Amino acid sequence: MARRALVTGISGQDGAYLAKLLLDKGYEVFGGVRRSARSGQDRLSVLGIAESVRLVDFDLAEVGNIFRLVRTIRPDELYNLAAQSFVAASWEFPLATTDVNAVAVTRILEAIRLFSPETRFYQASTSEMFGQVRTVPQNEDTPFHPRSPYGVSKLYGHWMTVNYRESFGLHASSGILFNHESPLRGREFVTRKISLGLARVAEGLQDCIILGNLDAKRDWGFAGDYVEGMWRMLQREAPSDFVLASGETRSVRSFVETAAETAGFQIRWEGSATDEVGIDVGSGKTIVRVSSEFYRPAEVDLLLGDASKAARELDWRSTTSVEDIAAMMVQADLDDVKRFGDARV
Ligand code: NAP
Ligand code: F7E
Repeated sequence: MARRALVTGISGQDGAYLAKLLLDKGYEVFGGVRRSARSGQDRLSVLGIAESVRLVDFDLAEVGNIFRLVRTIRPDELYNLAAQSFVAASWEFPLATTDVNAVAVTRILEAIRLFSPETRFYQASTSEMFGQVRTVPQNEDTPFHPRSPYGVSKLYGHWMTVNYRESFGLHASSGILFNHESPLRGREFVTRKISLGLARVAEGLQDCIILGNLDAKRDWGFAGDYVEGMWRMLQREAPSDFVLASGETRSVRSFVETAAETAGFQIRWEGSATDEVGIDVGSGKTIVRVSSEFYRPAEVDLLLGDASKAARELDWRSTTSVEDIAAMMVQADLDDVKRFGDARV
């Protein structure tokens, strides 16, 4: 009989890539979607799997709904990818973020404990838990210091996952994933804002992109590589926690420069802070501006992951360079904008 997986957040970036990976491996995939879904099934359609996933009504806020689903599906593996995942929004919605990202993890863990203790559980934890980093690079032993309600909420989910493993012997693992991107990335995140913005500028649909802190540094990988790491965590005999990261860090400014090349631009920077602009050398036009609107109340300045435990114990590595990720994203947006007038996702 095919193994069953329940993926929460199936309509998101990682949910789509993970569903494709699981289907390719022969799993029966149940995908949790909320009735007020923001993203619809567009990402599943782009990957050609919209008809292959069994969609089930799912909301992280509803304990009865979660209990019924886990009791009836009794999945072999449950991947909890659903979240309020946009860091910037977490200052505007700290309580909703806490309910969805923190308390809801306990709802799921309780459901597994009560109704399906053999289910293997994956929690989508994050490098945002390191926040104001204590050491560079960060690994599984680095102390946490989250800098946003998002980071704080995810830290609770992380520790509850560890706690249910230690208290009740659940096969529960926490993946501490650094930023991972793709053409399916939400438009509000900086890499996608840049790739889609540049594609639209290239096609004459907008004049420039307006960004926030260009100096923040992130460790960016490709989402397709990272879902493979999630799956490998649940195939291990013993559950554990793993950092997944590329091991390289780049500033937002550097990502803009790299992405601009694929869109046919070369950027020259002038000015500083919110007066800084990015000028396209060829045309002399200003195509990047900075606004304090996109600065955060507290910033995570630098993230750089050390995924050597994952390399050692999961034989997992990040294999896509940031140049390839930027090129892949800009090209996908250019293709869509030319063909459909807008991106499909
Ligand atoms: P994403 O594209 O924003 O997807 C989030 C998913 O959660 C969407 O399917 C969304 O559904 C769903 N969701 C939100 N609130 C919900 C609720 N109340 N009930 C049920 N579903 C709800 O995020 P992602 O980039 O794929 O990330 C997946 C997970 O990994 C998230 O937990 C994120 O916090 C974490 N993470 C991401 C990264 C990264 O770099 N991508 C790194 C570390 C950790 P709608 O379509 O209805 O909005
Ligand atoms: O910001 C800076 C911003 O929103 C990256 C989520 O998947 O990864 C993601 O969180 C950096 C920050 O991602 C803009 O200040 C500058 O320093 O793309 P982001 P994030 O906050 O790192 C982690 C690992 C997760 O777990 C999260 O779920 O870019 N930045 N200008 C900007 N960011 C945005 N969004 N928009 C700007 O205009």
